[in-house]
Amino acid sequence: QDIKEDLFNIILKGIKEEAKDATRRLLTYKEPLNIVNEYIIPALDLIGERYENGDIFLPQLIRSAETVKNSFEIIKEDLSIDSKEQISKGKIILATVKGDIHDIGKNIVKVLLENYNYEIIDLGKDVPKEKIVKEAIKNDVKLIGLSALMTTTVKNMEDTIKDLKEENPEFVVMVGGAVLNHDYANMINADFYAKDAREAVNIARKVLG
Ligand code: B1M
Repeated sequence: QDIKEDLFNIILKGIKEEAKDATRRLLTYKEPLNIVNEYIIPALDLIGERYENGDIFLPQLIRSAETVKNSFEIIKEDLSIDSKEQISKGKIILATVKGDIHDIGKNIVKVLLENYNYEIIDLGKDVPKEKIVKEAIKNDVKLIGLSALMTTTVKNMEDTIKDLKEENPEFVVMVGGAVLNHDYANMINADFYAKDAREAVNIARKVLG
């Protein structure tokens, strides 16, 4: 049986009920993050492409996203197993910016950062800049991580960074999301761009130790 085909196709077809078992089977011989990179992201990329081309419609996109949510629940449990040591290396705020409800990527980044003992204050998705600034001050954080997946919401990311820097130039902002790249991150004045969750951990290490 070709297990790779399994989870990949299960996501493509949006067979929510089968996602957990297929993920458990993969975890018997694959690293959790490799499952994310080799199965989940490629399947979602293809779904996104099909949606953009009009080959599938919003209900199918939603079903696939829900299928991924089920799969990621299992991956998350597995990742969390060896992170019982509770000495926090520092606080990080995470948020998907206003107008944007894509949070799968942010949630992956969160789990990995927690795994490396950073304390995550997760503000969720569709978060207004005012709230992000307020929480950054209130919680006395140094590093703020913002996620955006749409061309239309990168502007909100830029505005959030502007307000954060005006409030406190010492705030360090890391950004991520499929719509971004290094150049764009520079253009909107982010301090760091993270291509994926592993890079987010490297940046946290650089900034917080
Ligand atoms: Co939508 N969506 N979606 N969607 N969706 C995209 C983003 C899109 C590119 C699809 C397409 O048309 N090709 C397109 C945006 C077009 C554009 O702006 N250029 C799009 C659209 C149009 C929409 C709607 C407007 C559709 C509609 O309603 N008509 C709507 C948006 C509503 C809104 O936000 N206001 C919408 C809705 C949805 C669902 C709800 C169905 C679902 C999201 C479910 C959820 O997140 N809870 C969904 C999905 C699943 C996608 C695609 C298919 C997959 C996104 C994803 O989760 N990828 C997406 C197409 C695509 O990206 N290929 C698409 C996997 C995820 C792990 O990757 O988030 O990039 P990513 O995260 C990576 C890295 O980027 C990085 O690390 C992660 C792990 O490696 N990273 C960070 C991300 N954030 C980081 C933060 C960091 C550091 C690293 O530090 C803080």
